[in-house]
Amino acid sequence: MPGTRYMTLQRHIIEGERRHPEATGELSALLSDLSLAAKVISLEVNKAGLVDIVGFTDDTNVHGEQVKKLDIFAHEMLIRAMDHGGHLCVMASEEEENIIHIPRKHQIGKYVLLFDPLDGSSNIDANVSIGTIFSIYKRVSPEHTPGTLEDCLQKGDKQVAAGYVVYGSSTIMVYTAGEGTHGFTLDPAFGEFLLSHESIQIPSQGKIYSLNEGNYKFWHPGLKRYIKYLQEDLNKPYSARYIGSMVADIHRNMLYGGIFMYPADARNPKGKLRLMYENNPMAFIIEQAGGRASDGKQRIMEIQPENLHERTPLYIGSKEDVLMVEKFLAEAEVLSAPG
Ligand code: AHM
Ligand code: MG
Repeated sequence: MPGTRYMTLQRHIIEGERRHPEATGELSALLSDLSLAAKVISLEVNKAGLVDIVGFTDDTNVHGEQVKKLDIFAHEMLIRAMDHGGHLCVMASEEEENIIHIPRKHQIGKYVLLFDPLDGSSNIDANVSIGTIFSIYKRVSPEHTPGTLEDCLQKGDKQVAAGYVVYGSSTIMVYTAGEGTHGFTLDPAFGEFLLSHESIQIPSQGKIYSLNEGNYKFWHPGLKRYIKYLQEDLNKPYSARYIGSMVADIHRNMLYGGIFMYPADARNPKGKLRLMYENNPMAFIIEQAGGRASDGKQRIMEIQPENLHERTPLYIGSKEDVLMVEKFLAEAEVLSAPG
């Protein structure tokens, strides 16, 4: 095809870093290590349905190796891929209660990595898209010492890079290092991520809303009114689309325009999704694509985290849509305020 330019993820990252003469190349190395882990996880995800056919039994496969649950496999794979590069001082994973230290035998670096190894993993058996999410910060503790909890508990605004990988009809890695949001599709023939979505811009207003409507009766009155507004008050009602896999839901909405919500409700006053592993990285990616992410009251990335696994409500997507739901929530608060 005339004019086609193959831009690998690797080259894109390096070119981005070249624009910053002060950069040491460490962030590039970190992102490429992550893309390698993503390729291995993608291979394993694609094999998931074969487990019952090719003779895997209980916990042992035909080679006598332990068969791990895919989310545990992804968690361990990421640690193995990332702990020896010399760029990290500490990690944290949605799958592990405490921070993950870099083994003593490896060099300690200046970056901090938080990740959700396999989000939406309850969808695996139904062949529905799932994803990996990651978030990178610079350490705040002194260099050359082991990283600390404090390094992990930084506001989302301090992220230096974030990304996700969707394992869907193809495998796509989307990342931002603070200069726009870019998407790369894994070419299974080359085993390379190739630039497929440069400088993604989410439409300022969408036509899709995504949330678990089964929870309707537990919702805030403002959210109930907002959803009725989308369904009944507009000339052209919004379409409802909910996969139940946030990476896939947000990826689709980012391309087509729309809003994804995981609200607080009467049963879960902080919602379900985790600030450090899910909401902050997705917020950074969406904001870099021109969108907005809030907990209904304030920007996600301005929330000061207090613990590793804390949850916050999430409203994320096209700017105008997120502003609109915030307005409905605020108005309902005023109406229900005493006096
Ligand atoms: P997980 O981290 O246990 O996989 O849960 C997160 C997932 C999100 O991907 C998805 O948006 C949400 O849970 C769906 O939850 P629900 O089934 O309550 O709608
Ligand atoms: Mg998750």
